Amino acid sequence: MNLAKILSESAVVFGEKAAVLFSGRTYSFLDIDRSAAQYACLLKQKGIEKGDRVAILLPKGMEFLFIHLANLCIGAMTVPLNPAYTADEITYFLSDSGASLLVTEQELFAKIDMPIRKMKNLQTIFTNGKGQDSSPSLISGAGKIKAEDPRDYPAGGDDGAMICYTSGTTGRSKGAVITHRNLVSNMKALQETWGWTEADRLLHVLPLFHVHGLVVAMHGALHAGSTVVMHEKFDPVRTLKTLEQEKITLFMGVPTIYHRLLHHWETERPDLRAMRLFISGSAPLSDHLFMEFEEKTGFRILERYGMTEAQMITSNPLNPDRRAPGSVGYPLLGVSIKIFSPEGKAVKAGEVGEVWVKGDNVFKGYWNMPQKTAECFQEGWLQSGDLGYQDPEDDLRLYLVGRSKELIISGGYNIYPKEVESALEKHRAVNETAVFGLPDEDFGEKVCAAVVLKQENSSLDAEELAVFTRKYLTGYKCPKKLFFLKSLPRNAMGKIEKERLRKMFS
Ligand code: MLC
Repeated sequence: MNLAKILSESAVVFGEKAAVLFSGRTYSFLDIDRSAAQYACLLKQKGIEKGDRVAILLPKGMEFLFIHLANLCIGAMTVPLNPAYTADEITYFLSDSGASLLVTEQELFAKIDMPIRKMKNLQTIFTNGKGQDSSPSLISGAGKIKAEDPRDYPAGGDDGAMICYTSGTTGRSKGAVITHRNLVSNMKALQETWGWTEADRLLHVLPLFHVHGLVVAMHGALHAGSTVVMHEKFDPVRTLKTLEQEKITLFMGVPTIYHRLLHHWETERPDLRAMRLFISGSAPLSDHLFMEFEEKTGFRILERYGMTEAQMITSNPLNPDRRAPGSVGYPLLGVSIKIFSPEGKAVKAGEVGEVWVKGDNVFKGYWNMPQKTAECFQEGWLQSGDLGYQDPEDDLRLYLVGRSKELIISGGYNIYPKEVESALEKHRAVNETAVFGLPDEDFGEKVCAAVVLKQENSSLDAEELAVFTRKYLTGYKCPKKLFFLKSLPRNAMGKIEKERLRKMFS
């Protein structure tokens, strides 16, 4: 059960059909398959073997996809990286994953050149940065690529296919190891649930460095034989125009994307006769957005629920009449969920508790963090950290109501406050901080921080602290608002009362 082998078999079936339209070029299923083989040659020539980690730090484009598929073909693990990460973050991901190879482009490399020189075992190769070549011979340092197909698919089943870094509860990000079994089982379950076929045309506007864009959307489309129209970045007006012009049938977004599409709806008013399905995930879709979208477009968004560690867990049904606002639907094929009390006891249907997950979708664990891995499992169940209940009147339909762990979801990105607090507290004028989320119309939630300075009369202001934080954290993790306080509110036990902070500043 190797994902790349399964996708290569699909490529043979769909042959010369258009698989991806990107930046003015069309790539057939066979083009992508051939490129995956060529890039696999390149990786083998670089000495990459089964189990090695290959980090991809590239703008959204075809090269990202080719290298990812090539990795899977030869049993290596993809470590997808957000090009907007800071040098500090990238250096950490490269060293924590023990990557043997970094595939990047000169401009992005410039910011990490110095820090990664110390990593003696890390090789680097450069693409031309345009994101659309199908020939690895254009990669700088590639040398002459051998002609024979090197794909031997040595990995599969419970072998790691990707390491996806998630924000860390205790400060540093954790690398979630996703296996071939996770990816294949989830891909098949989603295809079934969403009635996904070769007749579909998917508009792809999400980043490729996360599960939503790469795994759910791209793997799914390559397997189903659908054509993907890929944009390098989300732009609401271009998206609305493309939905009509390209007769798109399938669209995936986070709530922020749907919110922005509605903002431009009146002026663009696309003809959506071809459209079949709008899907939302990665962050809670508010009832208000769900209703407003239906009112304006005539389409009920299908909301599904997932997380990097468990891929996709539940989905609303395909039948629009059965999609309920606020509900994330039912477990996917092969996935089990149960609701547990904080004491670890299964609660009665209808009662709120933590959602626990089991199935082929659940990840292997955190890379090199056995303790953290053990902490998130309980008797074989993954503790999701999400609070919810199952409706006994509706076949145990799942509703999510909150989180048991402190987590901020901003525009589909997960941010644990601790990571932001650690960055802020690196500043020598800062005594302590408390990071919390406040509601935001566009991003759903925004990152905010209460800051106590070491000396009250310090000249440090919000702007300077924001610039400082930027050295350590990528933009979406940086606080959108900073509040300076004399002290942080604490309860009798000395614990910081974030709920009070939320009330004070919302
Ligand atoms: C961008 N910015 C954000 C942000 N995205 N700030 C807070 N939250 C966000 N989500 C900031 C940038 O730092 C930058 O700030 C400014 O906004 C403009 O950046 P941009 O790159 O032009 O952003 P924009 O195009 O506006 O992006 C918005 C977005 C994007 C919604 C399109 O955030 C996005 O693609 N989100 C999807 C994330 C995703 O794929 N998540 C899936 C995780 S997998 P400055 O100061 O630098 O100018 C997962 C599992 C599952 O969760 O179930 O799916």
